Amino acid sequence: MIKNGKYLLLVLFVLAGLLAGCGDKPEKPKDPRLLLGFSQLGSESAWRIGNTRDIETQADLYGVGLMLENANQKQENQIAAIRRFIAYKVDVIAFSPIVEEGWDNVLLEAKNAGIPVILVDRDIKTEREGLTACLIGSDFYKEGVMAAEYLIRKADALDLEEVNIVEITGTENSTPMRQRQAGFMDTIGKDERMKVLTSVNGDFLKSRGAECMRQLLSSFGRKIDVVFSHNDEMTLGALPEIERAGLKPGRDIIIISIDGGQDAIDVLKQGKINCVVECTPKLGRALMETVIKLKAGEEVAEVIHPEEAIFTDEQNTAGIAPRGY
Ligand code: GYE
Repeated sequence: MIKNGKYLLLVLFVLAGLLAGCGDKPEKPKDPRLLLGFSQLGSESAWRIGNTRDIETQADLYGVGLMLENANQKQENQIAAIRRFIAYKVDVIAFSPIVEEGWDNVLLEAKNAGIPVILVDRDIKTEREGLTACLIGSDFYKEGVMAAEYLIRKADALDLEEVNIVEITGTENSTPMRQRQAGFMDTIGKDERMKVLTSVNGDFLKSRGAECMRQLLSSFGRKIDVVFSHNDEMTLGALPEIERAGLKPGRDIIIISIDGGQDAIDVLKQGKINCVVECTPKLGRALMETVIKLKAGEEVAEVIHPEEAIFTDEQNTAGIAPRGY
C-alpha cells in the first residue's frame, strides 16, 4: 500500500507519536487555561454544599480549570490534597482550612514552589509571614455581634429580666466557631440580663446538634430561654428535640441560628426560629477574580468580606427571596 518512503516516514511518525502518548503520566491540560487546585473541607452542611457548587459554577463561567478535592472533614486529607496540587504544578491553590492551626509546613512547600495560596471561608493561625496571599470569607465576629444585638432587642421587646442562654458551637478551633462566639459573648457581656449556662460543641453537624440539645434539655430543662447555634444544620437537629420535650421552639425558647440556608429560612417563616444571621457561601466569584489577578501578578486585597444580612421575626419573613442554598 505504501508507495514511497515519504509515506512510510509519515506513518512511522504518527505511530511513534501514539506510542509515546501511551505511558504518559497525567499532564497539565493542553488547554492553556489557568488551573486552580481547591481543597474543600467536607460536606457537613447545606452551606458547604452550596459553597462547593458555587465555586464549580463560577470556575466554569470564568474559564478557570478546577481540580477540586473534598477532604471529608479531615485536616490530613486537606494537607495531602495541597501536596498533590503542588506536585501537579497548578497555578493557584485555594483551600478552606477546617481548623486554624497546623498548616505551616505544607504552606511553606507551596511558597517554595512559587504557588500562591488563597484562604477561602476560614482563616489560619501562624507565626510566619507571607504564607498566604489573601482571605475571602465572612466576617464571623460581626455575625456573632449581629446575633447578640438581635437577642438584646428581643429581650427588650419581651421585657425579660434574666436571659439564660445555651450555646451550641461549631467545630472546635475553627475560625467561625471562635469568632462567632467572641462576637456574641463580647456583645452580650455588656448586658447584665444575659447569662450563658453552658457552651457545647456540635461540630456544625445536624446529628450533633440533636445530641447536644438532648443533653442541654436534660441538664437545664425549662431554665433555657435561648439557644444560640453556630449554624443552621445544628439548629435543625436541635428543634425536634425541643418539641419532643414538650416545648415550642420560637416561643418557649428563643432560637438564633447562622447561615441562612433555605431550610432554616422556611422554619423561620413557620415561627420556630426567631433569627437567622446570613453567612453567604457564594464566594466563587470573588475567588475566580482573585485567582486571575494573582496569575497576572496583580495586587489583591488582603481580606474580602461579603456583605451579609439578618433575617428575623421582626420583619415580614414571607417576603424573603429564595436563598439558592
Ligand atoms: O457556617 C457552617 C459550615 O465555615 C462559614 O461551616 C462556614 C461554616 C458554616 O459547615 O454551616
